[in-house]
Amino acid sequence: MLIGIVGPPNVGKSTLFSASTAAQAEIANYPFTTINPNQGVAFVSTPCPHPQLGTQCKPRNGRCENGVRKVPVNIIDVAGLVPGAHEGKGRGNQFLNDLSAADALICVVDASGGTDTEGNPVEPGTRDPRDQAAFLEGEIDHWLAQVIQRNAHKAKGKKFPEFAQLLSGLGLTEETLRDCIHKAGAPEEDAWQWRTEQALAVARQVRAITKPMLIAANKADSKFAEQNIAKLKEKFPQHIVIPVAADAELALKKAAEKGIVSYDGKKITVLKQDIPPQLTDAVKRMQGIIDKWGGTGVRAAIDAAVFQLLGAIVAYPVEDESHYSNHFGDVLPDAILLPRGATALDLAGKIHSDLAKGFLHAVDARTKMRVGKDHALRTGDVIKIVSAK
Ligand SMILES: Nc1nc2c(ncn2[C@@H]2O[C@H](COP(=O)(O)OP(=O)(O)OP(=O)(O)O)[C@@H](O)[C@H]2O)c(=O)[nH]1
Ligand SMILES: [Mg+2]
Repeated sequence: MLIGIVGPPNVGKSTLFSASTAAQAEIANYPFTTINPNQGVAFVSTPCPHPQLGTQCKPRNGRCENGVRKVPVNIIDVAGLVPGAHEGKGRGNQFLNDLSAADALICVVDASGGTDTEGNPVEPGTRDPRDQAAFLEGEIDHWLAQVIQRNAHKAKGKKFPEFAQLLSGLGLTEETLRDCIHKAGAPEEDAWQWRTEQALAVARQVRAITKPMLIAANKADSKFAEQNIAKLKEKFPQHIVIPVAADAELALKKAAEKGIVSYDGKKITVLKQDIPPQLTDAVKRMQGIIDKWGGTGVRAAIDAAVFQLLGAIVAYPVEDESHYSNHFGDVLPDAILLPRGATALDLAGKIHSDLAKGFLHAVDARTKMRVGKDHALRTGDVIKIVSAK
């Protein structure tokens, strides 16, 4: 599963990326600091089954903090988009190809109103982040329309399944592509002859299905953020809008790594004595932001992308259903993220293709009941796969 971070230049995309991964992306107060994409692993939070099962987990991927399981998810941060990027403005939009495989997008905007449309820093409160969110969707649609048209030309004279196959990198199946084309009112045959408006209409449908998005209203620490966030929520009722203070999350991550503070997402505790007064002030200010918004919003944005936009499921494969462990005796070693509607067979395929090929049945370790390959999984399921291979 891959989450993409997009937005205009200089709004804090790389700050959000660095705050949520072990990677340290370049961050600076000018546009196009990022040119090549940054890729890393972030973690989403879900209740770990171990307390309910009366045992103690030993995670191999991710970790468990006080019964909250941190599950890895891939995340990518790309260059900034400007209005007209599809016509080559700014850095253009070809770099969005890096987002083809993204399952969901976090669209970052500057809620302080302190960045112009080209990404230059301006007086806070003088720009409207609603304009940023509005043009982003349009630019993404144009990029998708270009990808679709490019492949329609490649598939000229070929049958529909071959055209669909060329677009499978976007996360489209033949059936969903057909559905998008019908909804857009475009003809299914000879897609290479579509007019730009037809390709755009198809792209809009494709975006809605393959690139669901939420808005991360960053710089929520600023004085103008509150009113701007209210405006964003009003203008985009169809999107989740999350206030984010990426800067604060990044500062806290670094301070925690140095052992200066401990921080659980809600409460900052200073661990060192005799810290300079500026640091005490900074901690107070950051705790104030967290109390106001219920967190810095960085973790909330990634959690919402994975669980709300994608409806992802977290399942725990085990080899020994009595002890909920693998063959080394490690309890609940792996937490696996699966897409909405995933089945026992999907889980098997995620572990190893051979396990899926030889799939005989699975066992729900909580109930000890045997389940078939089509059994729909739910978050928290602990599953043993029985396979002939
Ligand atoms: N006030 C405030 N500033 C922030 C916050 N997050 C990031 N910034 C600042 O915004 C500026 C741009 O941050 P980046 O993370 O480089 O932004 P970007 O969107 O990746 O920029 P490009 O790569 O140039 O597109 C930097 O000066 C950051 O310190 C925040 O939560 N609050
Ligand atoms: Mg950047």
